[in-house]
Amino acid sequence: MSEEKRLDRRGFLARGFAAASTVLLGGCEELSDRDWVKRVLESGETLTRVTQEALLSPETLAREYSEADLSPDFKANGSTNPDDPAYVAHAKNGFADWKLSVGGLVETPLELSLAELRAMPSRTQITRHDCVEGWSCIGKWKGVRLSALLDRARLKAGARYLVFHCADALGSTGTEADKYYESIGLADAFHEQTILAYEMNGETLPIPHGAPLRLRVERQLGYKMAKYVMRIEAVDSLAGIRGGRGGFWEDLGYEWYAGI
Ligand SMILES: Nc1nc2c(c(=O)[nH]1)N[C@H]1C(S)=C(S)[C@@H](COP(=O)(O)O)O[C@H]1N2
Ligand SMILES: [Mo]
Repeated sequence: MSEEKRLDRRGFLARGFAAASTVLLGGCEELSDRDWVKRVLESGETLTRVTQEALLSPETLAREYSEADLSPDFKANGSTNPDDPAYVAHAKNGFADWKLSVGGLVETPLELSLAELRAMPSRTQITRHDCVEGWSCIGKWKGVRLSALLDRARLKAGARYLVFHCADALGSTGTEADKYYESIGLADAFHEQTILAYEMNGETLPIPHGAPLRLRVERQLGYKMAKYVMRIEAVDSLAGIRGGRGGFWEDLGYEWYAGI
C-alpha cells in the first residue's frame, strides 16, 4: 500500500501539532487545545467518511508503530473502575468465571471464557489512540480477532452492525440508559486490525483500560473503543437501540463514524 493511499489524517494532524506544541501529557501527546482539534475533526468528518467509503479499500490499515514509540504512561479516560456489582464480583475473582456473550442475529450464539478467547486467532498491534478531547497515546494491544469470533458465531444474512454492551455506567439516571455502549459496521468488524483486546503493553488488560476485554477499532477515535465489553449483539439496525444513534456519546451528539 502506498503512503498516499494510506491517507493518514491522524499522522497529518500529529505532525502539525508536533510542530506547534511539545507539551507532554502523562507520557502521551497533548495534541492541541481541545477546541482547535474538535473543529478540525468536525470539519473533516464528512471528508473522512467519504474517503473511507470511496477512496480507501476496506483493508486499509491504520498506522502501526514500534516498541520504541510506546507511550510511557497511557492515559485512562472515561470510566476507569466500573461499580456495577456483577462486574465488581468478576473483577475480584480475576474474571475467572466471566464470559463474553455473542448473540442477536447470529446462527450460533456464543458464551466464551477468557481462556477460550485466548485460544482463538489473535493479533498484536502497536497503534495510536486518538481521543476526541485532543490527546493521543501509543499502546500495544493483543486480542482475539473480531472476525474469528464472527466466523464462529456466523452472522445471519440481515446483520449489519455489531453492538458492544459494556459494564460501566457514565450517565446518572440510575437506569440501563447510563450504560456505555458502542457499535460498528461490518467493514470495521471484519477489518484485520479490529480486535477484542485482553492484553495491553504485554500485560493482562488492566481495569482502567477496560478489563477483561475492550474493543480496538484502530481507524476510528477513542470513544469507539468500548471498554468492559460484556456482550456483543448483531443487529440489522441501530434505530431500536437506546437513543438510536449507535453509542453512548453518539446519542449525545457525537458522530457515529469517527474516522481518523
Ligand atoms: N465502556 C467504556 N468504554 C469507553 C469509555 C468509557 O467511558 N466506557 N471511554 C471511551 C473514550 S472517550 C476513550 S478516549 C477510550 C479511553 O480508553 P483508555 O482508558 O484505555 O485510554 O475509551 C473509550 N471507551
Ligand atoms: Mo475519548
